[in-house]
Amino acid sequence: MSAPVVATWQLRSRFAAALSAMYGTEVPAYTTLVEVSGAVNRDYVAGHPDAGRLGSIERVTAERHGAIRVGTPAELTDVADLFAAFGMYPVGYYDLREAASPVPVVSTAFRPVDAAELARNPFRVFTSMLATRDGRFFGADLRRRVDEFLSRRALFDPDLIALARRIAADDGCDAQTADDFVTRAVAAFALSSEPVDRAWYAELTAVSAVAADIAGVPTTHINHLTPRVLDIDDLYRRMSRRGISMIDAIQGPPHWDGPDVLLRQTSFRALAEPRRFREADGHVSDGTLRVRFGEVEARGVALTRKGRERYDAAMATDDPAAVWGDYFPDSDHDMASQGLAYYHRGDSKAPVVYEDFLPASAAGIFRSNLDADTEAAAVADESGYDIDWMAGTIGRRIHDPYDLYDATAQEAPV
Ligand code: OOG
Ligand code: NI
Repeated sequence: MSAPVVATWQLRSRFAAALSAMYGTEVPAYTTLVEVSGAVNRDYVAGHPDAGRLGSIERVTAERHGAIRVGTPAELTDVADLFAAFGMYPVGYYDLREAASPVPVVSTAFRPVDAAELARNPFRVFTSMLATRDGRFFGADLRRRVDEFLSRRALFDPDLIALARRIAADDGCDAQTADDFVTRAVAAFALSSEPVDRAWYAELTAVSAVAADIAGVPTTHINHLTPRVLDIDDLYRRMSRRGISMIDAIQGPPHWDGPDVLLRQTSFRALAEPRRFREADGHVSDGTLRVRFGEVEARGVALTRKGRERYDAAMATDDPAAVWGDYFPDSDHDMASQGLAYYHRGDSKAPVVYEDFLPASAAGIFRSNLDADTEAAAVADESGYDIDWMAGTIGRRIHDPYDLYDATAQEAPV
């Protein structure tokens, strides 16, 4: 074929923008959040000459992460194939079954892996798969019925996945194919108006609201889309002033005067959304579900393994904010010289931005969105889920975030 006129990064930025437009029509509070985030960023840039140190204002303004949830290894494989056409590859393995408040999913994040691609458009999607094989959450009978339900649905049209594979192999496509592909990919994540089987949804909710959100419905959807801000404390105050009640805290590292590390996030529960239900007698009624929400994040410098150990130790204390200065130096210069964080070619003025997620925050985000915690039964986990299982299942290597940061730190900033 002739050289592609639309490159994978252009497809990615169109995909992110189109998903954002769609989600804004579905969840109006998201549009408010994006507006407030934009105002926070403009004010921050106006007051801070070095505001671009963690990414250009263009990148940060366009930046989003999404979250989606799927039911089966085959669905996860389709997602991997679809996202590869947007230059997004699996990075990191997150096992949220291990969280203090367990969620019956295993996850990875699909994102660009090299610095130049991240600078063009850093869209990433946290993707979770329901852990139906884990007997702590799903007894044999329920597992069989969930698997049966999931085997009857098709989240993605096989033609769409075939097209994605071709685009990935060609590193892009022509203009007309691009329009068609982006439109169809976005539509696959729209909230469906198909009726939800009330009894089935309720049975799954009793196990876990996440299980119901994934396997109680015949389609998938964006769970949230998250804009990035340069000052999350300011964002939190402005949203609260508008009467939008946020979760109690900002997750992740505390606010302090030294370099911001990793990722800070906060969220608010979306209002109940109208959904249609199929009742036991077959008739369809109107109702609501409350599973989607708003989230916002601020990104800091990526920590090395050594820095991450410090981080985990500080976070394990009773009051991380009070002791932060005992764990971390208050300048980029010392962070760099002590080998705690990544800087391009060791230049403390050029931090490498953290591009991934935090399992404790992810579990907190899931939890803030649920009415009840999930109980894990006291049986052995014989599921075999781990990073190698996931990589083998989707037929792709799952990148180690530290390898990517090591490589990026060798390069000059983009
Ligand atoms: C994903 C939760 C994880 C984050 O920002 O940590 C996440 C979900 O709710 O499906 O998005
Ligand atoms: Ni999120």
